[in-house]
Amino acid sequence: MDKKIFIEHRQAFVNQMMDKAFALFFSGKAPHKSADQKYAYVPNRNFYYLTGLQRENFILLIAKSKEAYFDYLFIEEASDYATKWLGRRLTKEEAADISGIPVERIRTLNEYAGFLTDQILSDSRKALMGMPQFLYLDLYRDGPLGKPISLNETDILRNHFPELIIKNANESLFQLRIQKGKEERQEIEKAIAYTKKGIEAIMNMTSPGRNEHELDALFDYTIRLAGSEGVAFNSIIAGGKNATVLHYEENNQPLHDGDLVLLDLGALSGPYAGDISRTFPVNGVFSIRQRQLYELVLSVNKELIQIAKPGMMVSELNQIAKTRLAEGLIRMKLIDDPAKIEHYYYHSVSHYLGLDVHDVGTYQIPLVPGVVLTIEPGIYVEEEGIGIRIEDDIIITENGCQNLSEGIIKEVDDIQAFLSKKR
Ligand SMILES: [Mn+2]
Repeated sequence: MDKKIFIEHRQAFVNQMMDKAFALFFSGKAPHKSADQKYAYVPNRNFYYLTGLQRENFILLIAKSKEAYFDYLFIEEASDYATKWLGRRLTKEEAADISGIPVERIRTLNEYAGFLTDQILSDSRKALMGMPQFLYLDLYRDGPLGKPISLNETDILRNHFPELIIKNANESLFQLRIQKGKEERQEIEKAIAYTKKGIEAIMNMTSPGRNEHELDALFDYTIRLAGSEGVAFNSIIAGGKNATVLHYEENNQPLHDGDLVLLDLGALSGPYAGDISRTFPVNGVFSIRQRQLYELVLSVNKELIQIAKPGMMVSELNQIAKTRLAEGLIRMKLIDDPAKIEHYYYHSVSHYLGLDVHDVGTYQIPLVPGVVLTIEPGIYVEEEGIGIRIEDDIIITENGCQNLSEGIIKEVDDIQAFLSKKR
């Protein structure tokens, strides 16, 4: 994405900062795996949103006073040693070009501590502005008792300056991230296009006797070959009864003639995620029963996409999904009381989508244009070995919504026609 996007993102964040404040964002580190091995590095999403950079160990500093704001970036030094052992480091010029932070404000990490004490946490003439009162940090927790990483990173600083008032940067960032700009939307569309390729490759390969893991591997292969960085989350490839386990990730069982297979997967484009679910018959043809249940889920998927618009709450979409699915199951005599729908449908119908697959932000506000969310009704009848979910990714527009994944087939006839013609 163009650097002007990240300049806009920083400006939008600064607009919500108090005066006499500074903010610190850390790009993160790859987590330790075992011995000298690490897991793949995943850039901190807020850091990416503000800089466009996907590099370990970087620090973004934004200082704001009444008069102005300053953004500084601290990056790893591009030394011969680092290049030989760890790969080429980003130069200051390259970091400036990606983030839009002026190159004269890009420093190396060994300058960070001195810069903080001399130019930020100081009233001296060298200081950028007066002594700050507030420090904004990404206080994201990875669990109810998880300690935000940014607190570890600023332990010494906060001990030495206990008068600094800590503010949660996520309050405004999560708000900003809910609404996607044009370029962000395009990234998500690219992620969905990769996902579509992967799904079609899977549909071409599926037949009785194939194993879920083969389809899993084919999805990875297809999207990466197409240019995606990889999967946005662990793919769910669930044949038959496995599809009634909501977060089934084993993906290691054979597919059986007469079963359905449920796919819930998504490719990345840059750090942006797609998230699509499709369900289709392993042997190419829906049974009458499968088709009956499938058509019900599909009708709810389509109705919700029809009605989603600004002003609606996600909870309303949920309620409508539940009501419609219950009505359908009552007609089929699977249940006799709408409350019993919980037995066959037990997840939420939507979540935000963006830099995170379950993207950040509160659901206590109405939808507004630019919000990207999933529409994913499902029905899971364990006793019949049938699990169905049909998930599309939509963007809220001025007076409705647009289905970003409408190019991925989901009508029964289209699916059967596709499967009958497969290579
Ligand atoms: Mn989803």
